[in-house]
Amino acid sequence: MKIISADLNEIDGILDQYLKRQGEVISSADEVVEEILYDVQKKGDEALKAYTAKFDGVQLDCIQVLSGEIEEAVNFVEKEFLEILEEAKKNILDYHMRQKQNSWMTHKDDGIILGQMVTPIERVGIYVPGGKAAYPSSVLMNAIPAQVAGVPSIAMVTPPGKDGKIHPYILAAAYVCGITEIYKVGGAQSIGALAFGTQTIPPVCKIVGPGNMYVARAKRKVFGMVDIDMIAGPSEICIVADEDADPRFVAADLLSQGEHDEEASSILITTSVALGKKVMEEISRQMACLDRRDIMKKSIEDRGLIFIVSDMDAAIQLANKIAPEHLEIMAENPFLMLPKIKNAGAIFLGNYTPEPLGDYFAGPNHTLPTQGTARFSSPLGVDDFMKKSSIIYYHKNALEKVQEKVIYFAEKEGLTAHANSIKVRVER
Ligand code: HSO
Ligand code: ZN
Repeated sequence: MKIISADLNEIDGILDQYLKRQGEVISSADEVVEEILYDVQKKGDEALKAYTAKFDGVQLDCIQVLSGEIEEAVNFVEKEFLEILEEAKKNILDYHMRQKQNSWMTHKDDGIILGQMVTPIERVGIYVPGGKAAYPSSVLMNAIPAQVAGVPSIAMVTPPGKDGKIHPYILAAAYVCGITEIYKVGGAQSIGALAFGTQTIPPVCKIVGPGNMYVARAKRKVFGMVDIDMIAGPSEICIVADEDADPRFVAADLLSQGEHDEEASSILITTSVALGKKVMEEISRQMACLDRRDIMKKSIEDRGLIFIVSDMDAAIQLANKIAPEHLEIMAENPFLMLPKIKNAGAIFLGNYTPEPLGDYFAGPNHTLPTQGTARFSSPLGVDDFMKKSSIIYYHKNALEKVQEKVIYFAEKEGLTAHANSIKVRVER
């Protein structure tokens, strides 16, 4: 972990180097992904089964998860876990209900009505990764905003294990959300299936959910034919802390994101050199007894940074430049700093609001902009599952009032057929 004395005037040019954000490079996966998508488009289910045999090591007769399998998973899962999933669902639901936008209409001058109609996307596909990154929390975070938006048809895809089964915790989370259309297919092939449709899987209008490089590249390739959510990069946490912050808390939170991925980024910005040093000691101490220490060790060694700045204003300015996925503020009055924060996916205020609270339970979405994209994008939310249509109504008299101007405008563009569609209505 590097300690850097940050002079904001100098740091601008070298920040990218420190952050080691690579973005999505043109990848060697592209060729493979294109071939898979092409196969799925041509051969449908047959291609899905062949790729599942090849990549997941299981020959499936039936791609769709049967209701008995969901029941079996729900019976297997601990009762307490189901209850916690339910409570988390309630919090996530409450939060997202507040995001829902209504349609509106307004009467302008005489005989003119304008408006905007908000409608849910008709069918959405949720990708849920398998293996070690099989997070039931991500099922909730993707399904609930779609349901709040009113999406009538939701399909979930996730790769099966070698035994041909889906992870029971994933099925339990789907059950809690009431998602019953689930397919045992992952990777680029599942993205192709959702985009093009197969004999078993009807096509969707939008694909959401995190995935590995193959899934991400496949999502990029089908974008345009269907919509996609963001392409999430490795997890990031940035903590702004003053000299009174507890080094144990700071270290624990930096490690919490470090465990996601060897390429995760954990950054502390502080005014206190003493805190920086204590946090480094704490990191080594805490890491030693955590399961995923090998992953954290690598991410913290390669990408862990401690910036020492002159004051808390400078700390926020630097955080704004980083535009992190998660920003924690551990300072005396964090609410006073809020108006100065410009770029962050989610903001965690105070000493008792650790980031994992947001990952699982508090209510806001945990699918957040990474890689500095918080400069221009937002957390996944209800809006991502809705679209808008403009509404325009003119009474005959209202049209007659403006006809000359519109005809003039159309003729200036050289579009006489446009002008004509007005003329035929006003000419006697
Ligand atoms: N922190 C992750 C989401 C997650 N954490 C899921 C635990 N489970 C997003 O950056
Ligand atoms: Zn997390």
